[in-house]
Amino acid sequence: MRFDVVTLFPGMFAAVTDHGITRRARELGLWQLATWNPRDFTSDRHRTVDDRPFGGGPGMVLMAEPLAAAVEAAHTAQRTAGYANGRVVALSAGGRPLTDARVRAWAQEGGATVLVCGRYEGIDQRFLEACVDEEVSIGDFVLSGGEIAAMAVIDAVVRHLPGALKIESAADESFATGLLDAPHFTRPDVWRGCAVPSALLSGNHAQIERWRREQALARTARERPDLIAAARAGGLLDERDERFLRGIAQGAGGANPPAVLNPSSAAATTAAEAA
Ligand code: 9D3
Repeated sequence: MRFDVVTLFPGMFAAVTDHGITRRARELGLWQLATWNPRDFTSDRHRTVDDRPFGGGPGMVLMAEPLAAAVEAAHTAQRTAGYANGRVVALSAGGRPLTDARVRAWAQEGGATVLVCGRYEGIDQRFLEACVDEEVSIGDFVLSGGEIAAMAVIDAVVRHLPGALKIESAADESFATGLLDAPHFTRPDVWRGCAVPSALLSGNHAQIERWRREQALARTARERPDLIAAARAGGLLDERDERFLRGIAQGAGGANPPAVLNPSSAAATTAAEAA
């Protein structure tokens, strides 16, 4: 798999090449990165990449020609590396929101992609229409440019490449269950007076799995009720889950729902009791 990133700030991409899972996967040859700076595809003395918007308004707009020339250079490099011309995806605040399904499909397809990072107020629309296949956003909040969004795409896609993860993380399946993860605990079993929930220390696998399921249901109902509705629609909840959810709804009348997820109250164990 290969990403060619068109960016005014190529140095930012050290975040994905030099750290963690994405670094290791790149060292294993699972993916390649090249960056293309539109400033290197200008022809004026000042290497101008932006200009004032026609019609007026605040800020500056990225000019079409340096971006188009950078994309063409990226496509040439992709062909030289044995890939077909990759899809051109612009990271822009107005794009279609990225989803888990889209990320998985991206990893499955493999191949090459050109990621174009916006900066300033935006990108000349004629470049978007002539050269870009798809505009993608990573959520409804304002970033300063497309680079961090492009790195989020790279990170999310690369971790799905076969061999990228040392262990298939249960966290990765949180979208497969349609629910948020249950909380995690490690040593010590009592930390600053807060005990680990006793179910996790029981050694009873069925009890542990049920506890985790209920924690996931409670956390999802509280933080992401939209996901509960989707899981229900997708047939991912059984009658036992539904009974548990009804139980939460009973007790949760008010602005402050009970702290089902707070391990200190759930376990109700003090340091003195544990000792
Ligand atoms: C404050 C400027 N906004 C006017 C309402 C428009 C705007 C222009 C440029 C907003 C953001 C940006 C820069 N953002 C991106 O390039 C970007 C982005 C984002 O801001 N949020 C979520 N995903 C993405 S992908 C690229």
